[in-house]
Amino acid sequence: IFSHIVQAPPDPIFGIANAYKADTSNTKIDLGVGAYRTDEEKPYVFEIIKKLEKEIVNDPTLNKEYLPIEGLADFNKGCQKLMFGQNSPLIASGQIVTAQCLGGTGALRVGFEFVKRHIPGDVYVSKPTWSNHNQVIERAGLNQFEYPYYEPKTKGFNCAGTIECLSQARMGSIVLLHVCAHNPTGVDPTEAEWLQIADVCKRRRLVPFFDCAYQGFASGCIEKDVFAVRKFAELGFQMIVAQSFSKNMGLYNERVGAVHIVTSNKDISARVLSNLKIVIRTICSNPPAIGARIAAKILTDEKYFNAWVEELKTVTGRIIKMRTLLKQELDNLKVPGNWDHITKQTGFFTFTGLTPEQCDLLTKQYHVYLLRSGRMSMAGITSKNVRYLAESIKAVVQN
Ligand code: PLP
Ligand code: TYF
Repeated sequence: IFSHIVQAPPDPIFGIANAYKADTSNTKIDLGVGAYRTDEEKPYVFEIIKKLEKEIVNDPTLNKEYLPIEGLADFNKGCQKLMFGQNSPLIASGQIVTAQCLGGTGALRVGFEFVKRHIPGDVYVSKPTWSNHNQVIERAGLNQFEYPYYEPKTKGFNCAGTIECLSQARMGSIVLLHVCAHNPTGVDPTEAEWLQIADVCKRRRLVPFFDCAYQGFASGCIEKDVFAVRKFAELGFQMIVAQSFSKNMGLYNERVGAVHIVTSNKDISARVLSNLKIVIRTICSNPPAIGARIAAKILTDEKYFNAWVEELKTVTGRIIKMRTLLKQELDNLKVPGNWDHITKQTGFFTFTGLTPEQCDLLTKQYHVYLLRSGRMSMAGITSKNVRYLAESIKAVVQN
């Protein structure tokens, strides 16, 4: 029955994590998977999360009954406020349909399944994008095209190319947009460029599908980081948003996220929700509770919220510091080339511009693990390994 099945390739990102684990070198550095590490190279659990998790696990009023298909109501309300703003008129008018999902990936999967069933169209994704985007869209049975997002020459955003491409898109197409801290490039549009994207979306009647996996990691301010979503909302767009708390609450394996669908009125929202629930029912039936309960407490209680924001600043601050440090080390070592993009790009990743061959050499000879695209997770850099990393980069660049 199964003998015809051929071996599938490993996930490119998880594959790197496994290769790193198997490496016995004591100078090895993990710059593969986008997961936060402390300056001691350890995974980090937020203090506020530990505290709230304990409270929840010991709360005698809670039980293990199934959650509603669309998830925990308090969590969903909290997600709306964080994404669209405390006083968003769209929340008040009941135009936003929200469902708790299995992390950002679950939100993408549910969102694209909904698209396929109810508003099918071509999907435009940035070139390049997170590899799992392409897979999720393909499995949802939708066609995808690329808009030329990244400009290798400037190591920046190709705004003109993006606008030109989207202005040729078929009316009603879906455009997948990274809200901030673009994965893998670390390159985001400016506020003025977002307005140009909004303009072409209006002209071509494109449906924005925002992916927000790094709120807080770009500017360091959670409000500023969702500028694009709030601006599009203000401009009257109907749209879809996938929201993840894997990185900004460090809840990776708890699978905490949400999908939002913004419609033009409350009645339509009710009908959309009824159909969204069928999508979810057939994928995972209903979501897990603990992570969402923790996040709900943070999102609905000001003192917990403030504690979270402070802790998140420490996390994002360390990543920003590593950018500066790596740039300094490369400059000190007079490594050929211009490395300004390391401090210009934002979020978890730097798109180094290293070639696949240089990346291979970094891994094989220097035990530095990164994606062959040249993407480096800045969270894997520490004050102790940054010098060795810079020396290794120098060696492969001069090879
Ligand atoms: N979207 C992007 C661009 C990501 O980089 C990630 C995580 O790395 C996600 C979505 C969703 O992650 P998760 O499913 O772990 O919440
Ligand atoms: O490093 C990245 O780009 C991510 C990491 O459910 C990741 O692929 C891992 C698991 C997951 C989502 C993202």
